[in-house]
Amino acid sequence: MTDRKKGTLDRRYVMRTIVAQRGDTLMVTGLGSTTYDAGTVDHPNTFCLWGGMGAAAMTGLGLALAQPERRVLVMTGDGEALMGLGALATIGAQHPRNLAIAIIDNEHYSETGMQATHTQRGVSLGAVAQACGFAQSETIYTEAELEAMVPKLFGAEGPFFGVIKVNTQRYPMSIRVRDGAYLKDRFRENLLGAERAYY
Ligand SMILES: Cc1ncc(C[n+]2csc(CCOP(=O)(O)OP(=O)(O)O)c2C)c(N)n1
Ligand SMILES: [Mg+2]
Repeated sequence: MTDRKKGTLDRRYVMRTIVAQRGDTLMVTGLGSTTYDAGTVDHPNTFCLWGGMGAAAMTGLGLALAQPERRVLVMTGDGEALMGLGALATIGAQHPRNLAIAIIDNEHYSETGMQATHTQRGVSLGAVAQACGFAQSETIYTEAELEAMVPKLFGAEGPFFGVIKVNTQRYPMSIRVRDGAYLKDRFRENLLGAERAYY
C-alpha cells in the first residue's frame, strides 16, 4: 500500500485547526517542526520533545497509560515517527483507548535540509499502524478530510492513527520557551498539581 498523492495542506493551518479543538487534551509534540508549529499556539498542557528524535509516540503511550481518564494526542513528523517505528507495535499491543497519534507527513526531514524520508518512496505509516493493530488508521490530504478527522483525534476510540499529508513549506524554527526542564515541570505541575508534580 502506498501513498502516492502529494500533500497540499499547510502544516501551520493543520496545527491551528487541531489545537483549536483540543479542550483539555494532553499533547506531546515531536522534535523539530511540530514543536515549532505548536509553539505558535503554546500551551501548558503540551509537552514538547523538541530535540529528542523517535520518542514522541512512546512518551504519548506512557502518558496515556498513566492518565487513562485523559485524552492524549501525539503530534509528530514522518521522520521522527520512522525513527521510532517499533513504538507503533508496542502501542498496538497495549491498545490504549485514550491515545491518538497524528503525523504531519511532509515526506521530508525538513529541519535538517529537506532530505527525502521513506514516505516519499511509498512507505505508508498509516498501513504500518493498521498492521500493528491500531483501532483506526487514516491518511488524509484535504481540508475537508482534516475537518472530519479532528473530532476523531479527540474522541474516537484509540489507539487512533492519522497521517496528515502536508506540503513542503518550511517555517522559522522558533520556540518561545527554550528551557527543557521548565517545560517538563510546567507540564507536570499543570497536570498533577504542585503537590504531586515533584515526587
Ligand atoms: C537522534 C537524532 N538524529 C537526528 C536528529 C536531527 N534531526 C533534527 S530534526 C530532523 C528531521 C525530522 O524530520 P520530521 O520528523 O519529518 O520533521 P519535519 O519534516 O516536520 O521537520 C532530524 C533528522 C536528531 N535531532 N536526533
Ligand atoms: Mg517530515
